[in-house]
Amino acid sequence: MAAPGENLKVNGDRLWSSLMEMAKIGPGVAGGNNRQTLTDADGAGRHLFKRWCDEAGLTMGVDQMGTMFARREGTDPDALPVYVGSHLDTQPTGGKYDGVLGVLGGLEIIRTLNDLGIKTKHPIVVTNWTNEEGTRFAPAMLASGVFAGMHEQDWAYGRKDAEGIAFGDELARIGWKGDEEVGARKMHAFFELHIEQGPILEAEGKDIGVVTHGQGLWWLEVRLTGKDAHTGSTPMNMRVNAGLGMARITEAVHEIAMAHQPNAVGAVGQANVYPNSRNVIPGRAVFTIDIRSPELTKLTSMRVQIELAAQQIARDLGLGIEIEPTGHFDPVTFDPKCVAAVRNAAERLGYSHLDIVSGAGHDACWINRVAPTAMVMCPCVDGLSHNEAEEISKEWATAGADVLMHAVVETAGVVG
Ligand code: HGY
Ligand code: MN
Ligand code: MN
Repeated sequence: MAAPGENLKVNGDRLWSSLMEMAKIGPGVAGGNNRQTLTDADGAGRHLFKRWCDEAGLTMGVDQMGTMFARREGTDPDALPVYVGSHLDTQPTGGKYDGVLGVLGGLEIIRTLNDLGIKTKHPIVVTNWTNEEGTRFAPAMLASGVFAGMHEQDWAYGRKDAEGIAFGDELARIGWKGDEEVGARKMHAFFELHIEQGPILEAEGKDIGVVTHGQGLWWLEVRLTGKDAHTGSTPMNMRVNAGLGMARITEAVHEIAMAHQPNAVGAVGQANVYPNSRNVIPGRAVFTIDIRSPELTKLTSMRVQIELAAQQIARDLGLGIEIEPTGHFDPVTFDPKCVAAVRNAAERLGYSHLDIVSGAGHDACWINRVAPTAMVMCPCVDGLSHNEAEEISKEWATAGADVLMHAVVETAGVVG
């Protein structure tokens, strides 16, 4: 089938105003968003997205993990749909565009095709994956992981947040526990538009990232056990300080990541000491190590070295230690045909573009295991994300959505 004409463009103003409308739901304290998964704010964002899908004439399905699938019919009802989407949940100090651009960019494709009366052979389904961020309920990309057969649904339902509330209970509480079997839907292809969340595209002056690969990741939760004691009257040689252990392991993570350059990263993002009182030596520390690399050998080597270093630090300080993997996926190679559709779309539309490896994890990383998948990226200001100051331009959003639309419509096949 013919590729869409280069004059097929989205309505950037409409996309931008929808982004700003969605950003009003679950506002942060510094201009970004705090719309964490399965909170009332997430529920409100879901209702707004559903209203917009209803207005665009889409049929909404919801699966048992709460993922939303909004379907536009194709001329061939038996053809497997082309899926397009991302996530509406945010970090606690998240930006307005991480995930949201991919969902509303998908909706903008539908709105544009409706405006122009364009039909496609394959149906198109706009998707909002539940709990991509993994910040409230670990791991990240939880619903897409169940969909791809990487996690059992009952295990996912049992994941608990910091207050001990279970995922399955919260999903039911906000009223978005659907009846569809997770993973029953079969896809012709999946495309995801996402901000880069890194500095490369902006620094290179490129409009579009053609994502060929995604980094692999380990999340390792470390639980250290020492002894609560008085910070004033306890002699230094009698202390069993879990906080000190956490500090030394955090430093070791950084050093080991630096020793695996280039293309390796490591940090501790979530860290808690107990009882967290000013004048008590922490008897417990619980924290999560996040390490990533596009090279499997480096990812594995970092994990091995970090676990050895952590065990040694615990021995040196007399601490008990438990290390539990709470998130993992190997480096991802996206589907060459879908990647070519993205690259050709950028060429056809005259947008500058660069092949890039995704530093962040995305639902596309799991869906790539069950359907031909590719991603489109747009730059973000200073490469900043997972920060309320996350910013993009309307031009970048529009270019990304144009390329996404061409890749999706070309894959779905224009009819008439
Ligand atoms: O952790 C990630 O890479 C994604 O932003 N959830
Ligand atoms: Mn995201
Ligand atoms: Mn994110």
